Amino acid sequence: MGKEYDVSDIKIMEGLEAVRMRPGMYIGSTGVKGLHHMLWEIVDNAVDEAANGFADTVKVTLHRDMSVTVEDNGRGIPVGIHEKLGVSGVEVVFTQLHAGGKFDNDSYGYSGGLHGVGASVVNALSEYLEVEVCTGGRLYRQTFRSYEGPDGKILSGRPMASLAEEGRVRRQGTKITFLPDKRVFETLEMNFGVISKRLKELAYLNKGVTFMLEDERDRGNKKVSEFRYDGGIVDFVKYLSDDKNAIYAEPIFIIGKKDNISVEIAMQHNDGYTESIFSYVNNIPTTEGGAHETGFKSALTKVLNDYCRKANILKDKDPSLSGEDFREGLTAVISLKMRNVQFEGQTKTKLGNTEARTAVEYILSEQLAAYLDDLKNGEVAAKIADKAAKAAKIREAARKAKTMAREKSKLENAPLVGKLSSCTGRNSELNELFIVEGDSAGGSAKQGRDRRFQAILPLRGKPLNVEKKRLDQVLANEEFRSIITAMGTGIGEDFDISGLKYNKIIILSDADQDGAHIRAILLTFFYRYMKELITEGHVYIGLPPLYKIQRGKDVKYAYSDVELNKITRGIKGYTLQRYKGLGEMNPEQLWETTMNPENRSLIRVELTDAADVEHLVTVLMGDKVAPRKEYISEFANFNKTDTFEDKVTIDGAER
Ligand code: TSJ
Repeated sequence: MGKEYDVSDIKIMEGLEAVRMRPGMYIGSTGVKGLHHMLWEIVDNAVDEAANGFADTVKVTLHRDMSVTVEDNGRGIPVGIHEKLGVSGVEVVFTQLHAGGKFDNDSYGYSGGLHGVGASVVNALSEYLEVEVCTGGRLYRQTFRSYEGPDGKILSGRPMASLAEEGRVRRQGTKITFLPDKRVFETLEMNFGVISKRLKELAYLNKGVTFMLEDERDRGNKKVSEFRYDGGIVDFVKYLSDDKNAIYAEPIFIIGKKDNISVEIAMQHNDGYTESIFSYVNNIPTTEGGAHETGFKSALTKVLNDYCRKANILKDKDPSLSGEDFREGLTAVISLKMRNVQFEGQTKTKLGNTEARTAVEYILSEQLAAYLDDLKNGEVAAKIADKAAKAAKIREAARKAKTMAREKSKLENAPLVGKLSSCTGRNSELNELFIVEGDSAGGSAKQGRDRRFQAILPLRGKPLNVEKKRLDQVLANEEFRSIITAMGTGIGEDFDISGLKYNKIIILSDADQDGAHIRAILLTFFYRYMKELITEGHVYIGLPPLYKIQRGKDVKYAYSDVELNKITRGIKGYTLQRYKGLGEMNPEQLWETTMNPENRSLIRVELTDAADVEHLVTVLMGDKVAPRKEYISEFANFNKTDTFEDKVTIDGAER
């Protein structure tokens, strides 16, 4: 099989085989995340071509045999013979480790991103990979394959032949089809929703480029999606705040380049209180922020304060407004394109390059000042300044309220903690806090628990919907005060995870609409005021059973309809009880089914996509009615909170 190779070729191939030995080192994992990583690696290359203005369409197709096609209508990967290596550019791209889809020359302004491990890695981990390049009026094709050699070892990503010219075409572009190797990956099932979401994000970040997705896997039910935003990140900001009340109609858009760093910013204020900044570098989300966000904030504060003074909104004797005041109700998207990106932080999603701060500061200062001075923007400028001035007043009032609340909670500490049934153990690594809907379920939980490590906090009625409230109002709410006190971490800016008294915070609510609403409110609260609790993996959702199936002394519980069918299939003469709420279970049953770490199932709440969660949190919890209705009808199971979570079963059986 394959063609003849000399010694230098064998060296190349050993590189690909090294990838197979340690796939995780190159693509993170061999699970479903790693599988998608393969796709992003290829998509990134097509997006680069589009971002540099050589292509306007990127299409992904998921095939029935689990292979995937990615195509663009760009210039085509170079087909000429590489001077040093003596093979075509195409073959270099797919066999040379680190050469990637990008070359070391300067044909690209920016080279790839975080993914950036190169197309050769995808080839090495694929059963086969086929390249079709249309360029200069000709079609070229080459196929690579991973197969078992004579000694039983797997030879990875070997070319079946050199690049072949196959005739004339009018179109141009690159088309890659690959089948991830089932000997490497735990699953070959890519997720339509995940891919669609990312392509949508890429469409916002790459104005005017059409992204298409076709899913042929379900016979007779082809799914497609297509995204193109001619407004780019301006459209992104509108989308992120489509359920909020903007205080001026059009987002402010700023674009510029300094020291070879391209900066685009879109921003808009709404009448709410939350600040939502989403930043990207080379299309990669920088969830932890970094230099560019720092630059954005400092320039915004400075320019707006200058404006307030010039416009006499701030008198000479007045102190400057704070950055937070100017960012209240602000939705912003910052997108940078630059070279030599350095990622830092816990999850490597924080931009480290200090020159990015300078570039953003410079571009924003200059252009925002010009925008504000432009007479036709006078109304917008006044609205921003006015909102910030109000925010400052409220913030001062809130500060006082907070001090008062602190004092008050010191005084009232006893009754607050009184609601909490704490555990006897003092090891916060082991301890669990159950936040339970309703006093009666709370009572059962108190009696049923293992008091050595399980604490119970019952909630009376529905907690305050935090999305519509400011911090001082949240602090005035007794339910939340008791949660905050129990947690031991403080809240908002004062949040300090080292004070956390429990390793697991478990939300236990009824399996009905009300329960789902309460759960959503609590998750929103954690997301807004204790985000680290979620990102550090401390927040869980408890799963109570839906049914009890009893036959004589034999009792079984079902947590879903599927499970119920499984259990009752073929058995006769059983009694079935459908639980309408946690309160219907006695303490022993609650312990057995929902609290005992041996039997229970928990869902860990994760932040998969901050932009999406942000949108969802405001859509579901915000005060505009129309978008919420739309969302509910679009996703019938909206209240299952599954956009907050990966379905991970932490302990107990897989369900
Ligand atoms: F990842 C990949 F390599 F497999 C891949 C590359 C996958 C896909 C879907 C597209 C691409 C790709 C690469 N599309 N377009 C390009 N362009 C180039 O590689 C290219 C073309 C021309 C020139 C030039 O300087 O003339 C330079 C480059 C890098």
